[in-house]
Amino acid sequence: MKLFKSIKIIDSGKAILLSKKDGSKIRYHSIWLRDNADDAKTRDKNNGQRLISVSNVPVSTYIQSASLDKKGKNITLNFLPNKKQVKFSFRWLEKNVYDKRQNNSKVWIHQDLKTWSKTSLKHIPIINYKHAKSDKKLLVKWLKSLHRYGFAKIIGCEKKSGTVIKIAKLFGYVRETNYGRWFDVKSKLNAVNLAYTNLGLQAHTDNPYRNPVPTMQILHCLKSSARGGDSKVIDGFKAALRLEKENKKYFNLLSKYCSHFEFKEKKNVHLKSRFPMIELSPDNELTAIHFNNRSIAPIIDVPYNNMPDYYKAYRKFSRIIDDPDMAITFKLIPGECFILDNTRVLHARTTYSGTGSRWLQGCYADKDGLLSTISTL
Ligand code: NM2
Ligand code: OGA
Ligand code: ZN
Repeated sequence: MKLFKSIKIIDSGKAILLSKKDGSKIRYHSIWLRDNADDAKTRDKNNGQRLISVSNVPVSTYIQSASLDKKGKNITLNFLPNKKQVKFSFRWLEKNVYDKRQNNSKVWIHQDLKTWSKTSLKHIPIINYKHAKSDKKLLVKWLKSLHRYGFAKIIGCEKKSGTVIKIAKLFGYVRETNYGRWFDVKSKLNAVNLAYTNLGLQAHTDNPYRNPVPTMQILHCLKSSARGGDSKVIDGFKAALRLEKENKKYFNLLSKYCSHFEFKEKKNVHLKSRFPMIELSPDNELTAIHFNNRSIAPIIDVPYNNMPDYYKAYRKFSRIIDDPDMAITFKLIPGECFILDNTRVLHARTTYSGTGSRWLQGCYADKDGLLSTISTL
């Protein structure tokens, strides 16, 4: 491990400068260090939560003296005007380094994610339900892949109604909606949603008309003897990055202006939302895709002069999403299931018909549960 070689107080005590054995240097501000102190008066020993608020730290906080232990593993800081001694480990400081970030205007995605297309995803993350239940190591590896690619499969599940709930519990909590705790995806008369017909569905994210959107979706197959009804998944982040590369102006239109989404079910349900099709964080991280041709409401947030180009951008994005080179295609058989990051990976199905039947069950869940499970397992 590269450890610290020296510590220096800079900016009249408003920051410190640490030099590492490899010659690199990192800085930390006094106010930031004080706020992150880990002593019993700053953080509750039992639950680790912060006891102080930012206003408890004087504006004039500075570091009066700083020292490094012999091995270069820990630093000790003395703060004033409120006298306080705080220790930080090299390990903690390294993990929480911020003196390398740029004011980046470039679009980026989280380092744990890997984008894919038809040919670049060599192996679909897949696990047997029995192994997922019995082998924690295998489960966590698979869950990490689910997060990394936004998509994974489970095989060997029970062919029983309600199994999706058990699958959700492998990593998180079911999100109940107006569709129920779970729902049957089969062809019905007077379907309240086109998903409940035998029509093909363009690749989409589910429920963009709901804010917050469900961030995970699970679809479990109980019957698939009908002709057609193949599934398709597309990495929406890959599609967005492709749009950015091919036409930055279109990318900007879809990320700067909100679309509107809506879903109505007779008298019982009326959901409305407003999201950009391509959602970015304030520092340009690609955070979500909201795309569903069936539930786009009149788009009224785009200025008159930009609307023709907005539609061109929407068309172009839709074409990228429809490009067969983007999609992984498969047909679920009974006992198989797929799970999606619904903020990122779009799913589609082809039309189905014939004498056989098709029956999927689905449910929603959320990514916080997935990430927490990965982190704690
Ligand atoms: N279902 C399957 O978001 C959507 O409207 C897609 C959702 C009805 C819960 C279908
Ligand atoms: C859905 C959906 C796909 C399918 O229910 O949201 O997209 O294969 N279904 O039926
Ligand atoms: Zn869907």
